[in-house]
Amino acid sequence: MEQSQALKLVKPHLTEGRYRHTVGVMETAMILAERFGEDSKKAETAAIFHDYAKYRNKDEMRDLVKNKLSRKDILDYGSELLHAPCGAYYVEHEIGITDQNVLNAITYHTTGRPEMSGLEKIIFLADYIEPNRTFPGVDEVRELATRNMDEAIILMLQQTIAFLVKRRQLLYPLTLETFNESIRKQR
Ligand code: DGI
Ligand code: FE
Ligand code: FE
Ligand code: FE
Repeated sequence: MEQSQALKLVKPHLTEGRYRHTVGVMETAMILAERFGEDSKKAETAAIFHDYAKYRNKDEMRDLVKNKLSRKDILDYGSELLHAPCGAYYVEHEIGITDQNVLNAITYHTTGRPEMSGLEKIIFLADYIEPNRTFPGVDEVRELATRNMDEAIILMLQQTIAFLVKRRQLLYPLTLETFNESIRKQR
């Protein structure tokens, strides 16, 4: 699908700021794909649709998880987690995207998962470092992302988990598994 066509399809689902974020993720993901030898067209598509369900009705998404998705444990954690796997489902069924690597990149963009594909890592990372992001520590992750995606992902997870702990938010086991696996691999 053409970039302009895909952007046109996602726009009505997003706020203005979220649309700007999406364009930032798209540009960042395409740069990372070039840099690390991944398919930049798939990076573009996954990035454009990664937050497709960000503003969907939460009860609708909970029902979708209960009836159609495999990881039901997500229902016991923060509702912010729903938009990633539900987004992949809607993008498949409403937009017609069938590439499993693209759909997985959307499914896992919030938590990551152990054994991520190159494309999944790119979307996970691009979502965190795109130019509109301003949170503390983001520049260090940006710097690492210029040369080592795995190192960048470790720092990102370290900061995300610290942020969640500080706010006394539940930690989703998959987020922790992603962190543990990254640390094991680094040794
Ligand atoms: O949708 P975005 O804002 O672009 O970014 P995202 O999809 O990475 O979502 C980030 C949100 O997800 C942020 O509020 C932190 C939250 N999050 C990430 N991992 C976990 C989590 N929330 C909980 N409760 N547990 C997690 O493990
Ligand atoms: Fe998201
Ligand atoms: Fe993220
Ligand atoms: Fe996002």
